[in-house]
Amino acid sequence: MIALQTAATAGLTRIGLQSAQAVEPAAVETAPAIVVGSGYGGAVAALRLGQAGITTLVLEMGRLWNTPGTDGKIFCSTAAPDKRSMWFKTRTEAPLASFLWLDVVNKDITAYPGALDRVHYDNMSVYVGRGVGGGSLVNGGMAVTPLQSYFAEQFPTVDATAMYGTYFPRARTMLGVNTVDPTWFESTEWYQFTRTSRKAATNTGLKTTFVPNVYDFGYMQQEAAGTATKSALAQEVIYGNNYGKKSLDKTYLASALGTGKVTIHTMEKVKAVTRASDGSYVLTVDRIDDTGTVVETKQYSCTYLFLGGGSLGTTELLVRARETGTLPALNSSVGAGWGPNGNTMVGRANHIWDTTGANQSTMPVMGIDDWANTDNPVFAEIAPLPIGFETWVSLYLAITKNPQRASFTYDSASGTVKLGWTAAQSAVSVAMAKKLFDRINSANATLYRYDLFGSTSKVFADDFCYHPLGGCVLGSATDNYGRVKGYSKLYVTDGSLVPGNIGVNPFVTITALAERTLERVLAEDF
Ligand code: FAE
Repeated sequence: MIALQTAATAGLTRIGLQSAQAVEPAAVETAPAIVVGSGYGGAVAALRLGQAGITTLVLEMGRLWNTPGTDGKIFCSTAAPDKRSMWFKTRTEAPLASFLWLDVVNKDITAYPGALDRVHYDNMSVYVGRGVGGGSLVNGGMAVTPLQSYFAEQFPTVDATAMYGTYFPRARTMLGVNTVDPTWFESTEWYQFTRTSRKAATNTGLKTTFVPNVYDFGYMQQEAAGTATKSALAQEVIYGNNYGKKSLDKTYLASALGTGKVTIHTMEKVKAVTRASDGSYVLTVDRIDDTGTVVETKQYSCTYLFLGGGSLGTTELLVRARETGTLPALNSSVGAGWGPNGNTMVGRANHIWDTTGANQSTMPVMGIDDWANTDNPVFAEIAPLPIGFETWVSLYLAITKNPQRASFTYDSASGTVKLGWTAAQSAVSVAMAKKLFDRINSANATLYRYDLFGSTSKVFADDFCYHPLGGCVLGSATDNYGRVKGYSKLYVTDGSLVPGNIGVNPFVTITALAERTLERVLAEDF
């Protein structure tokens, strides 16, 4: 266990807690408020509760990433993954499984509580971040605000004017969103891959758009100039960035600890939630060590419980609570409305003269925006393939408007949940992505790459996603502000509120919705 004392003290060196106080609150077993998880939804809850003067305990199953390994680095790169890369795996499970059909991407590693997890369900596996900061530790930093019209379509009961006037701007400011300097972008070798993809899109008559990011582009320019230690320009991303990225441990969570009211316990996984007769919530929590062994099972109690375990974590906890009878009044919408944000990954082979560059920044800065095409709405992020040599590959993460949704069900034999997503549901995303990329290939006389996703002929990676959304959808499993139906003082603040699809990369939306929830709940429920 790393209690706040350790976390914040260590954080003073690593995460520069500008506003941290010297005196830390005592560790608590009973807290007025507990937050499960320290990703976007959890971090917003922790900060706003702390600022309101409410003593708050955050329980996070992953590590605090603040201790350098023998190489002097906290995180490992995608080029040289080691035990720090993945959550208790003995071999890495990178999204790109092969290159030229060769099994050269993944490496054997020692099982360890690494930063990136790949959670396997029958027809879909889901990438999630583990550690203080959740997904912010491992993601591509793309900080995209959805189209207001699509947000309104997905959240008809939410006041979109307030979201776009107040909560989205608040989230962007807090997250440290910035944009690449367009002049530098046009000239640097590090974004040649993006310019080549843009050219192919433009030849097809498609619109491209710059997307903001939470990676500090000023820092990236220094990396390129050789005056700062490289991170995004050194193949660091899905296993963590050592520099440059404003992950939540540097923003919301640093400020939350700085209130002096927030404690973070790491390596503690919440297993079960029940309600005591006095109305307080009682959590059963496994504390694990670096081998994954449960070294202690603890109980915590609180008056207010905020669930920020992410779409998978929160939904699993609540489905289990309903099905095992510990929170029997949860409604049937708990576990429903899940989708992978239409995620499909695909690679194209460029002509020999359309190079993508050996040097590629790991932070995407542009997308092909064909969302307005009502026949086939797709937003495709232009993704890097930072492997250090010329590949002529243009890689994309397509976000398609796939209307398919799935539910989680409780499996009493294993005590876990199953996800009912089917291969046919993924095929809907693939068909949409294919329509768009067939157009691009046809306009450019180019082909797909068949060698990147493990099997001999797989063009579209339809069996994994980066953007799990839903499971406790706003307005169905909860009220219009994330209050769980059937239970007072129980809240969902994370990606499980988003109904399966938001059309762009989701963390700005998750953060903004959490800001809206916390503002309302603090005003009305405390
Ligand atoms: P999340 O950030 O997943 O945090 C949940 C936290 O709760 C984690 O730290 C868990 O370890 C912890 N947890 C879960 N269950 C428990 C439990 N029972 N007990 C204790 N702790 C628990 O949730 N999104 C973008 O917008 N832009 C991008 O560029 C982007 N790129 C991505 C790239 C990758 C490789 C991945 C994996 C994701 C990417 N995403 C991106 C998605 C984004 O990171 C994700 O939507 C958010 O992190 C979800 O935020 P939540 O607060 O829902």
